[in-house]
Amino acid sequence: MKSLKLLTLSLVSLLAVSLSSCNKNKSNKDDKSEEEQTSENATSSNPSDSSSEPYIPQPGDIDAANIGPDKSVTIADIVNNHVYTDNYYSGVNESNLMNSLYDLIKGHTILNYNSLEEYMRITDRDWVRSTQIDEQDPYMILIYFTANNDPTKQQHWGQYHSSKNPYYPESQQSWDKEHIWAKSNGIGSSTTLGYSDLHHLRASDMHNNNTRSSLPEADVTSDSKTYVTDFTGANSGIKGKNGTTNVYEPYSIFKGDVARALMYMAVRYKSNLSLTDGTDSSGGKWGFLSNLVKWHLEDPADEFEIKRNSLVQFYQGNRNPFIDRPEYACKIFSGVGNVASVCNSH
Ligand SMILES: [Ca+2]
Repeated sequence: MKSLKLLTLSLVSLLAVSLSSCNKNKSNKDDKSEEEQTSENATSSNPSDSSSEPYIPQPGDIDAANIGPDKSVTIADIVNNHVYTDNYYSGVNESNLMNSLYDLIKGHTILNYNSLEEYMRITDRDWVRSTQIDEQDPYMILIYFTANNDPTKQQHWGQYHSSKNPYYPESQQSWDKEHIWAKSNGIGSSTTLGYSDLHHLRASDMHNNNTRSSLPEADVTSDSKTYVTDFTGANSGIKGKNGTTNVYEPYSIFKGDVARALMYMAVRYKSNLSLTDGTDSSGGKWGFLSNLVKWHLEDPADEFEIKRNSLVQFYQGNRNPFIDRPEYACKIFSGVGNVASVCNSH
């Protein structure tokens, strides 16, 4: 954990050198509060988070416990400074981790789905190439896309929708919004079940996203495979069978992102959604959990995903614990299927 923090600090510090704009951007908030679905018993809090080393904040660092729609932290603060998370998790009871994390992340601000692409202009931005915070048409990082680092193929925010696009009025739409937890599986159009929850919605290569449809995500183990191309025509995913089940295997660098989004959903909406290690992904159940945990361990969160977690918190007020505390995955799910053996072998 310490090494992850240091890596984050160093990467963010490098990025900060290239940033010059500090314009505050807190627009487009929809402050509808959520009606909680459950009356789960609150777990007792244990303020001593003895498992993590104490992090000593540096000048300019932001305490994640202070990020939120009603707090004084700005987008520029998040982009320019290291965000430390120790205090955010200080009340977590690791002996009852699922319930304790649920209590921590529930009750977030539900965003207006029709405005999500506006939030994504910030949350899913390529901060390396688009450094001015008030830039209206920044480069984007698209999930399921192979060419995020290719300046000749990168996609701009304005390419979200041709009919709304003031910057590329003649262009084709190239990206859209991906529900990583397929909305057809237990979410429907219910905002209280995560329909507009940015922790599992990502700016996505539109061509690949359409092809993935609502297939569960897992490794393709069959010899018969169909490669899925992204907007540029490059192979960026695979469709095929895992055992006898049709699955979608995303481009490698996004496998951990997918796993962490799904684990977040299983905690945040635990009364309605759950992860199993079976093959059935319907009725709110999502399968292949040990496969997902393997992806989580093999593709740890990178700088983009870590920064995105804080930017999503800025708008909707909660964090994805599996990005901040990767060890929580094995602590919560080791009792399910083959998860323990996956955790022990990594
Ligand atoms: Ca990744």
